[in-house]
Amino acid sequence: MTLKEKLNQQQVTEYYRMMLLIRRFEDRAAQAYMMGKVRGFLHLYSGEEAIAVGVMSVLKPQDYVVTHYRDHGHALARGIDPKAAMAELFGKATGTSKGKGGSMHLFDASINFMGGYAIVGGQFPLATGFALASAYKGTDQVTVCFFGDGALNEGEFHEAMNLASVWKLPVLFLLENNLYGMGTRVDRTYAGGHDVYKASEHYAMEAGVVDGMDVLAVRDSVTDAVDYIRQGNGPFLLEAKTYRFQGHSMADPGEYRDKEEEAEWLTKDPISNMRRQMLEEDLLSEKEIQALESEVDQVLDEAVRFADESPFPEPEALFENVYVE
Ligand SMILES: Cc1ncc(C[n+]2csc(CCOP(=O)(O)OP(=O)(O)O)c2C)c(N)n1
Ligand SMILES: [Mg+2]
Repeated sequence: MTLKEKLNQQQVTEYYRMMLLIRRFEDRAAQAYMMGKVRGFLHLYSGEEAIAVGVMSVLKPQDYVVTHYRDHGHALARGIDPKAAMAELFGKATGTSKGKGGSMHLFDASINFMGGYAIVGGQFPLATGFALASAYKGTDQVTVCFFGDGALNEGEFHEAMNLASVWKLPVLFLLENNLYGMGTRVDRTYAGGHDVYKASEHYAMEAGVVDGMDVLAVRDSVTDAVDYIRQGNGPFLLEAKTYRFQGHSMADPGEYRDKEEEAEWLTKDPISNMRRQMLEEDLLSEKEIQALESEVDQVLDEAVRFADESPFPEPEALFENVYVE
């Protein structure tokens, strides 16, 4: 499939720029972590960018997004300002969650980005609840619930899949199957075999599988799934096959993965492949791509500077936003 057949120049530029922004945001976050500026856990999304960018390209502003703790890519692609995202990682008062959430809890209700969640599977009941609210109000909103293969064996996954199907709720369960939950390969923990999307059969739910390393393929599959949901047919499970290019978190040297497997997935890098394709198809020149890349670097310089210079929350902030007023 050529890019030209499917996208105009503006879309090509936009998707490439966003994938690159996510990749380089993660590089900066890793650097900051090594310098002790980011505390706690830090899970990078590098390698999986085509999924977040492909999904968000289809959603409307009124749709809800709920995700797991590997959430930087989803947040940026949904439109969170890199400055606010970086500040949140740094624990600063100017962060998306006022510095109280950190890397795993990016959040912005103004764009219906309803959060990253550190508890594996914690996002399922919330996503199903948002979808129930939309169904109850009769809006045409869709909720996208991102989750990893490690969440497949959590009770919430099965409870949410079941209830969403029984009540025909407008929710897209978007599995990012990167083959590992922490250091454990999916086939050692999940009894259902490799085609995980078939978990939907038991819940009489429509499902599909897509190459998560290809932004166009993701966009196409999500377009079909979201159309299906918006027409009132109920939920959909989409499995995106992908790979994280780094360890589970910054604390993980990643010694449980085969080097050949890693090398093979690196050849599927969604960013370098799109770059090559753009040049081959004469969509952007080398010079134009380089200009885009330095613009992204400037945005990230600015984000890091902003996060560095922002204040930490005041101690009194501990007591704010604990209860809904
Ligand atoms: C309920 C719960 N159990 C265990 C953990 C510890 N934990 C954090 S991430 C993770 C693995 C999740 O893997 P996956 O869902 O495949 O996401 P990925 O890291 O591959 O993106 C585990 C077990 C947790 N955060 N919550
Ligand atoms: Mg995983």
